[in-house]
Amino acid sequence: MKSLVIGGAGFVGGYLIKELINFGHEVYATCLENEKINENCIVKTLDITDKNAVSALIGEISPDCIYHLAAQSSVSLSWKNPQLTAEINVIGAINVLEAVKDLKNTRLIMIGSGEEYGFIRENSCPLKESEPLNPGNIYAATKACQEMISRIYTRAYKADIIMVRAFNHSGAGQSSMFVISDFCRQIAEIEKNQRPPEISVGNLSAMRDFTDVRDVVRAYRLLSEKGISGKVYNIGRGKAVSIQYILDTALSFSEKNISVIQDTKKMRASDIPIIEPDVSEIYGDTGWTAEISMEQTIKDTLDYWRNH
Ligand code: A2R
Repeated sequence: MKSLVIGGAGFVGGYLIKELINFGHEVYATCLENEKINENCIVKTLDITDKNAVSALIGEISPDCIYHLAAQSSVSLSWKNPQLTAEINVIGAINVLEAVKDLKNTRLIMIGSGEEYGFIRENSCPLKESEPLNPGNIYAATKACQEMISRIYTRAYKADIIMVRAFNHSGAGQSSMFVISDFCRQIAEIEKNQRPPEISVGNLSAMRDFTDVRDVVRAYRLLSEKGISGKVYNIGRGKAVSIQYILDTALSFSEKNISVIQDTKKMRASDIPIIEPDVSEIYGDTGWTAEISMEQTIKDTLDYWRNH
């Protein structure tokens, strides 16, 4: 099985490449000129906004499956630079779709986000894939757009595409812009006496669904093998927990006496109380379900920051 990971230098990319190599795939992966991929695969340089380069590379490799991870994935940067976000997440995705539309033997796994649901209706959790999308930020809107255009390619060209809405995922190596990594980094810095014994937090009552990145990439591989062409799949644990629970768990792994400080800058005006996906579609079609506990993910992320 020949697999191509587009956007292989990001947080998820390294884990996905490892997963595919472990399952005997011949793996190609792309990164930008200034990035590096440390895994044992064939690395190609690719900017997905370069239409001709995208089609030349996909034509040259002729992969059985493409995992499209490349994105401008920061919500805050999407507010500051919506043009760039749309250029990468929408035009870049169209460049990939154009390159695969006539390939009969290539499956494309198009990675979107649970953020696409946005401002959800009251009592709509767990969110089914049929729930209307109502994105609340530019990043989410571009991902919803990527998905809508992908769906058009499945209908118009019968292209073999699977669309994914991945909910929060975490693990060692994730940027500390994300909550689990943020808490773990602060605790590790306190343990190393690099900051006072105070952890700064935002809204602790919000409930969100978190999955270990190793489980997420296993879901992507299983979708390449068993997913149904043209379908959209939620990927998540299917069980939201409060941010308070994450904080308490992370703190319980430390010997230090740490006080909790609410930071108003970390509070969002319109925090939705609970966001939780229904994951029965992916379970029904592939048998996938999250296996790694939240506690393990938090522990591994804390150990990562202790060693970095
Ligand atoms: O922004 P950078 O320099 O970190 O590079 C990111 C890369 N990327 C691009 N690749 C090719 N052509 C471009 N024009 C371009 N712009 C950005 O895609 C980064 O190396 C990779 C995406 O990785 P992360 O930002 O770490 O996202 P993560 O957590 O691996 O998520 C994978 C996918 C994304 O589509 C998310 O939107 C979705 O899962 O949730």
